[in-house]
Amino acid sequence: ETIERTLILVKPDGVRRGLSGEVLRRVEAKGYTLVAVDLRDASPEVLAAHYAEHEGKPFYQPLVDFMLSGKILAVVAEGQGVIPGFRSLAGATDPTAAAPGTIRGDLGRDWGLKVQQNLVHGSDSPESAAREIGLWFPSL
Ligand code: DAT
Ligand code: MG
Repeated sequence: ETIERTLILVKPDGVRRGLSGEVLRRVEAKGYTLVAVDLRDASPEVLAAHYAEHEGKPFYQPLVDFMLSGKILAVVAEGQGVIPGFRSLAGATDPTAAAPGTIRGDLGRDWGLKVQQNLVHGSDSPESAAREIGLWFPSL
């Protein structure tokens, strides 16, 4: 049994739509523990590092611009298997494809047609989680 930590972001669409609490509710209801929660404006520097793996892809600049369009709720959550566990809670990247019961499947989009407006980010591996937590919460 290994306790791990993951980085969760409620993206600007989620904060704008008042879904921050709903995301936190699902994380806590699953049994994970909140370690840090902070509502903030992301900086271009942090976003460039956060999404470095996607640099050069056609959706990169729209994604970064979208992430700069409003407040983000940055969260670190802890628990056994929380890294894959939160990815399961979030659902598939494209809200249209995300299964009902998941955050993106249930809530994933209002009327936009953009894949980047998919409510949440969750780290995809232990290496990503360590890197992303260091980026968003350097004091942790
Ligand atoms: P995930 O957020 O599920 O880990 P990802 O890391 O592949 O997905 O991509 C990061 C974000 O970029 C994703 O949340 C939304 C956006 N994105 C990914 N693929 C996209 C695409 N084909 N068109 C537009 N945006 C995309
Ligand atoms: Mg990803």
